[in-house]
Amino acid sequence: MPEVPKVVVIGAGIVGTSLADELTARGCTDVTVLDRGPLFATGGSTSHAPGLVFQTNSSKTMTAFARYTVEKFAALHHPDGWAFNPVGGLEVATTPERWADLHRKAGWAAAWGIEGRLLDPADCVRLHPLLDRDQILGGFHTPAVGLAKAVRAAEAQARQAISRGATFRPHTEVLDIVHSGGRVTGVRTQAGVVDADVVVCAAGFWGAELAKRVGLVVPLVPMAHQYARTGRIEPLVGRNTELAEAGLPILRHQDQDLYFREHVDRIGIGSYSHQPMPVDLANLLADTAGEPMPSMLPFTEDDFAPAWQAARTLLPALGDSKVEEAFNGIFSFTPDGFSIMGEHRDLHGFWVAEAVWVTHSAGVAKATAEWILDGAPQVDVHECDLYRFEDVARSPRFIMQTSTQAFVEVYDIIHPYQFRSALRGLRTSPFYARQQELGAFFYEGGGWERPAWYEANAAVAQQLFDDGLACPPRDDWSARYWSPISIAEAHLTRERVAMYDMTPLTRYEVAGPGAAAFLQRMTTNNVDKSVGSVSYTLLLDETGGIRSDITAARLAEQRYQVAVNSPLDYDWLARHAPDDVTIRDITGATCCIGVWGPLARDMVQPLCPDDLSNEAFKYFRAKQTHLDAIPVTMLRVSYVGELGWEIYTSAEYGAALWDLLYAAGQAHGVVPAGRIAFNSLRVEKGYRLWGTDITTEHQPAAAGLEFAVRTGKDFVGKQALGAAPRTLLRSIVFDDAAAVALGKEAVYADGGCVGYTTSAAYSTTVGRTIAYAWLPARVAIGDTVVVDYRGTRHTAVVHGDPVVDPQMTRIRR
Ligand code: FAD
Ligand code: THG
Repeated sequence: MPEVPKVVVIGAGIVGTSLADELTARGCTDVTVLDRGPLFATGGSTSHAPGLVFQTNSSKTMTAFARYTVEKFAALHHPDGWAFNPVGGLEVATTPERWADLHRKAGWAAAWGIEGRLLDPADCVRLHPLLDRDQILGGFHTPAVGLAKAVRAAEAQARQAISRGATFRPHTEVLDIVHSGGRVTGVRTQAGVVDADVVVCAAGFWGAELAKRVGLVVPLVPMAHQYARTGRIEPLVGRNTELAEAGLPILRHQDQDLYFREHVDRIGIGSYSHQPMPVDLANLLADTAGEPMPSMLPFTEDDFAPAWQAARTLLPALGDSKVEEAFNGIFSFTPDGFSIMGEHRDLHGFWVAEAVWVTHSAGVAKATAEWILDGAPQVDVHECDLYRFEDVARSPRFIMQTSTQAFVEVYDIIHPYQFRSALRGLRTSPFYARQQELGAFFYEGGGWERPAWYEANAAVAQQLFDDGLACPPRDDWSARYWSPISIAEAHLTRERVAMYDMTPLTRYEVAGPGAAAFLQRMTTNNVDKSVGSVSYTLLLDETGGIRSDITAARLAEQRYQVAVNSPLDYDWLARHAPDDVTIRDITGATCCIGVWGPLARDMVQPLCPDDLSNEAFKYFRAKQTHLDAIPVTMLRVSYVGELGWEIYTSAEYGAALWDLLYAAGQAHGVVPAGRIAFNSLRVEKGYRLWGTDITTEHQPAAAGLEFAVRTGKDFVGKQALGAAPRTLLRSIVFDDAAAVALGKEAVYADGGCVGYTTSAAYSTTVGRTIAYAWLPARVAIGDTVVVDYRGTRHTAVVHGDPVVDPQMTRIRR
């Protein structure tokens, strides 16, 4: 790519205009933005968005995107008036569940640095006098948020870009992407080809169709959403000027899937309370023919009737009015509610920035500009990465089902362990039938069914509790999708031995003459060790941020088995792999049982012709051998921190392997154990979970993973390492044995919020909940911090980690 690339942006909506601004602000001034429509009310979603910007999101990244958007929009100038009106935002609760959940949301706000306050009903009504006080239990007020005038914000950003050299061309439809030799070279329009080194598809809900032309799946579904304006509302008359339009906070009534804003003396009502209405783009032109814009469908009045009822109940002043203008507007929904960003892996220079709300637009544009120009965005964007989807999640059926579900749940209270009920059972391990017989309760992850605990262990659990094993009571929220049986499973892993289904652990065969050199260059630790070695090592991005933590088992001179965290790891490795290296996903073709616990050796040795003693088969070594008649690969690795092995075999032997081990384990009291026990044990042991505890936002030193970095060799990201970390990932141990945390709780010290938890789990070994927390480096081991769990404050002590077995005696015996 030339020093200053020639960039074409498809789409002059809020994303395309903001991106042009961000690129040109960084000196990348050869930018041409093409739009099919007129400027700047192009006819896309931006043209009619009512522009409510709420910032707080369970995702730190999405919150950061929204925060940047507000900062940026507030500073924009437009001749017609404001681009952002910071009227504040109020989210009200009309049910006890919502009121409790607003406490959780207030925690996210504090953790991610958004000013906000929980208010009683009287204060809510003081802020928003149209509210019926008797309907509400309380509200969450965030003063900095407000209304974006999306078209003005788009134009103001476009003008800034134009002043630096960018060009905007209206009425120019992109018909195709032009490329050669695996690189984009331009786009084709009716007026001919426009040359480009970089093409960014910011075409809103049309983007998936365009991307399809270059073989890219962009999992989004265009969906209609109702927006209505009332007639004049008496109490509003005279309150707002035509210019300001609004003075009351923007309002959310999520229990009824509604939001509200003022339009001078009228109220605008947005509703998600109707059936999902996915849009078929093939019919769109015909369906929108009578409408002012190609992103507007005719209003369907019957769908709005319940919303109107609910709106009048919350805001009785609407009573005498009626809906005067309304439409069904179209915008994108995705399977997980996150945006879609990144570069096509097989077509260099083709980027997407799709499924972006006005709310997150400037943040997404900034990150995209950094990514294109600097090689990596400053903010961690893994939740939005184009390549985060498993193959199964890229099927049209899956995209439609999950995106539709995302629409239905857009304002719902979602528990962190609540998994979808549709499209289950897609990926099951060879042990699935056994797990069902044993009464497994399944979580879902990456399409896999993953036992969370086994009801078959209920009796042994009860016996342990009767004998005195602690099992603190849980509140309703934390008791959901959870069972006390998991405590017994964790306990028995430390005391006896347990079997864990590790099949969903994604693994690749990395092979070829260049395999060792490739992994040396891509990862931080020394992996060029003897055949039979296993290495724990990190993938860093160019900025030294942790892209993943992986293990690499050298099974032959030119062949490694690499176990990773997500499809993003395949993407990263595949982008960098030289011709003499192949990367093959072997997850589904193989399976794995983790056998861990002090009795693991007693249980497995009799099945194995090879010596499994500590001397003969050392910690972090691999062996290809047999258990009874079954060929297996054993890795002496344990994410739960116990003696034992990950035992792999190919899928056809899976059921036999389970039966063999289960039968052999009976004499040793083996139990099958699930994800909850697994998570608890790894948190005790101080092991990080990528994506939850650590991301690209963190360098190894901050994450406590410097031990896996060898500075004596070269690797991607090395140049960027060095600065002393300002925040550190710490283990904290709660004082109260009954205190619970689930992760993403705000952490306080010295009276202010200083950080947030990531993973949290009840540890049966220490009889307390343990969490990881990102805390300022000045917070020392032994200090007390306060954790806000949905409004309940718990004290916890910062602990050196790992909390359990820092000497590694359990694991190395
Ligand atoms: P768009 O604004 O759709 O821009 C895409 C552009 O690409 C269009 O101008 C289109 O003409 C152009 N284009 C497409 N294909 C081509 C092609 N082949 N060649 C050339 N040009 C092409 N978000 C919020 O944050 N807050 C809200 O309160 C809010 N309310 C909403 C209410 C409604 C009723 C709707 C419909 C949406 C709402 N949204 C809201 C969502 C928000 O409007 C969109 O997510 C956002 O505007 C998308 O911006 P964009 O730039 O990606 O897409
Ligand atoms: N097993 C295997 N691969 C994996 C995981 C796994 N890859 C992805 C993910 N899980 C990686 N996470 C970890 C985290 C910690 C360890 C292993 C995988 C671990 N750490 C030792 C420690 O910190 O004490 C490593 C010590 C060393 O480097 O010698 O065991 O679960 N196969």
